[in-house]
Amino acid sequence: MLKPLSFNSQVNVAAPGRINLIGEHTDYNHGYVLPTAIDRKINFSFQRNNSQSICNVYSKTVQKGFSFDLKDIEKSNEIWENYILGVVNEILKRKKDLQGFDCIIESKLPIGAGISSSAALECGLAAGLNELFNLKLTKKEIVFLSQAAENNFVGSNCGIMDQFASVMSRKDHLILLDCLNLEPEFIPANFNSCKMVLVNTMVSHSLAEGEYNTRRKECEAALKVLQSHYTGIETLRDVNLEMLTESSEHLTGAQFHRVKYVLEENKRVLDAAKFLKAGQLEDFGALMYKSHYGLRDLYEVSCKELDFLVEFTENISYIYGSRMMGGGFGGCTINIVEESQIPSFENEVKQAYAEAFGLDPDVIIVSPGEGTVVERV
Ligand code: GAF
Repeated sequence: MLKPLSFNSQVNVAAPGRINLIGEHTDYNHGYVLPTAIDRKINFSFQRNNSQSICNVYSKTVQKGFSFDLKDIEKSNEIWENYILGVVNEILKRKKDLQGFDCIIESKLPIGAGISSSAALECGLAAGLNELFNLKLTKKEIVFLSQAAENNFVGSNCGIMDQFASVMSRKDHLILLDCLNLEPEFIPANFNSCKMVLVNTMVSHSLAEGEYNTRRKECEAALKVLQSHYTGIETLRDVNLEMLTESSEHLTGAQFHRVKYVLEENKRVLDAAKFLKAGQLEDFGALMYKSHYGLRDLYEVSCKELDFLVEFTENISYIYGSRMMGGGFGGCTINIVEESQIPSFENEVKQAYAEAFGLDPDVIIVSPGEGTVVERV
């Protein structure tokens, strides 16, 4: 096993995790999402090590490191190593100028909380190697190759939202992202006297990965059925509720429910963006709850711990909205909470959750932060 590394850094990178206010499981369905990076990051230091192809990576967080040869990239049994290897693999497909490097990683992101430490790891590594070897990758290329690393190497069929938010975000803004053409609109994250608060269920049900890929397949299969009945349908964005209802006898129950959720969620995202711009926080929050109920009942990616946390907030007057965030089956909820009331919320939710599940949930206040930052030393 590789010993801890120590060197004078030539390139430093800070790559953030992300949150998503609304628009879940819509990115890979060519819909809308409303994410942003947060003020918690993974830090990287890089140096060229004068070798042609030997690379050394050490994580201070897990206190483990590994070495690999650029000429021979193979899958590892350690999941975190595959994010690194996958990114290097995708860079090598596009650029030939990569040589040996050393990299130290230190994460300030809670793992498994659903704030996409994986996208931060991929994008931070790609951005750092881009600078270290002057690869001239654009920010969008870094986003795409990081997603490709996850799809092709790690084996998770994720959409584009997490990588896009980790790289492209602007401080104090949310991104209204149209995942069909990848055109972002940056909206000031104006939550008046409220803050965004994550509550971590501290569970991550093993279903997550398999069910995620299944949801994707269900939506793709439903799209094919709809395409066989209507002309001019390229994505689910071209489908409306009438078409869906008319085609219901040709769809499985699950396919019908998944698509219904996607159509409704896309509308919610656009409405939520309007409410945010108009300062209508109560209306915005009401859509967050509806999003959660859709994910629970139609898309079926919630779990009892997430449902408990959302339902716990339903009658609290100082909480405007709450929903599960990310892929589901664990991770955290995102809540819009009056700042002055956060300490009492924290006490109450910790007590109730401990009584229900015997677990102590992390309560994390987050602010919308800048996307990946690269600095040549
Ligand atoms: C995960 C994926 F990585 C995203 O692409 C997105 O689909 C999300 O789940 C659900 O909205 O974070």
